[in-house]
Amino acid sequence: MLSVDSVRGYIASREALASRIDPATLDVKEVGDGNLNLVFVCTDAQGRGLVLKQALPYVRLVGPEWPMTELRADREAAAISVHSALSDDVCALIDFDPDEHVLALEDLSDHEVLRTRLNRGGSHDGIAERIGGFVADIAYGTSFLALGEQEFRGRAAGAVNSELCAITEDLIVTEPYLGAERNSVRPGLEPEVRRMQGDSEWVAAAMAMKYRFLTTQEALLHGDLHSGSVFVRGEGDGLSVKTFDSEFACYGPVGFDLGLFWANMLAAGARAAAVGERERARDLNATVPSSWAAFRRRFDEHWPHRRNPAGYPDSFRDQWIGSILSDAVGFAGCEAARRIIGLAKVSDVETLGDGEYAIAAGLVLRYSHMLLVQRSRMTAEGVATMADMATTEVVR
Ligand code: SR1
Ligand code: MG
Repeated sequence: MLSVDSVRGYIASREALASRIDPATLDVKEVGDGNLNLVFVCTDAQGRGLVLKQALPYVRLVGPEWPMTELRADREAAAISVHSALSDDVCALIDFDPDEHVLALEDLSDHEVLRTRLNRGGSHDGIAERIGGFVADIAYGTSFLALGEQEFRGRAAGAVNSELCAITEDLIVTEPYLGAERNSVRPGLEPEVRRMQGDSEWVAAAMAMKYRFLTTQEALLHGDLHSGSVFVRGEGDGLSVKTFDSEFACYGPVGFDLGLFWANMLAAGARAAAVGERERARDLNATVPSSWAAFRRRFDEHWPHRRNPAGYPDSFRDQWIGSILSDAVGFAGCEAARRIIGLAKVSDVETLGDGEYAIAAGLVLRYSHMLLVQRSRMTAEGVATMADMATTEVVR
């Protein structure tokens, strides 16, 4: 395991790192807020920086009693390489050490995590659209449309990530609905959770999403695209958006990445509503249709360049887009439930006092029910309308 003290020697031992940053004048900080890994931010006397991320043989959030393969670092390195060739909105990989399971990453200390910015009431203008474009770029670029069928099958086989997918399968599409030891909510919400877990329509819808996640291989997903996996800096023309933390990457349904992002933006909206910022809540809910529109626009730009236009006519695209949308709505419903009921909750809701928590968490659970049960007939605009209406009912 790397430590603050051993990082200097580690950097000095790797040519790719020692040539970029001076190990002799290094300042090292262990960031320590990740769920899974060790993360060190390293800066030298000239202000040059990089980040080291080391996969431990267990899940850091829980400890050694939850072992987890360090090969997740290999999967993340591979995913970054693929995704950064398709989009500029990816935190760059500088070096990968498969023996010590260490990734060296671009230092984005001048950025902030999107969730942090949202929690402090900062601007989100243009960010959701960038994420929509990013998802379209990686979805198209790693699909059979861009790669051709043979290459696609090989890539999908090479990107299997069973151990990390098992976390997703347990935490996002199983435990909130069927119950689990590691579920928890504050006492006031317990009756509502029990009621939902007794609702066979909601549970069956979640299991249908589990089936989609397990059996669908459309593109190389980011795999964990929540607002804590996005760095942002600046606004307007100066806006920089960088996705990171793709260790959950796998071939899966394209709607999964969009759905996770949507649920986290809706949670930010629920927080805003709970603290009395109704207009901001509406704006945050509106990021669902705006990111979907950006996804559609970018996807349509890629579409004419597909390898086999005769084999995949426009009618196929329209059908596929429809199924990506219903997946995205359904996975948003799963992620919404998970971030309230299951393990690894979100600070948007968890940092609220009990009264505000009851409003925000209650809203996100209502969203989960409506998103899951109505997923095949809900548009992206409908998601925002649903959230606005529920907010109006709850916050007067
Ligand atoms: C035990 S890991 C819990 C969560 O952290 C990651 O960010 C993923 O969201 C995962 O589900
Ligand atoms: Mg993560």
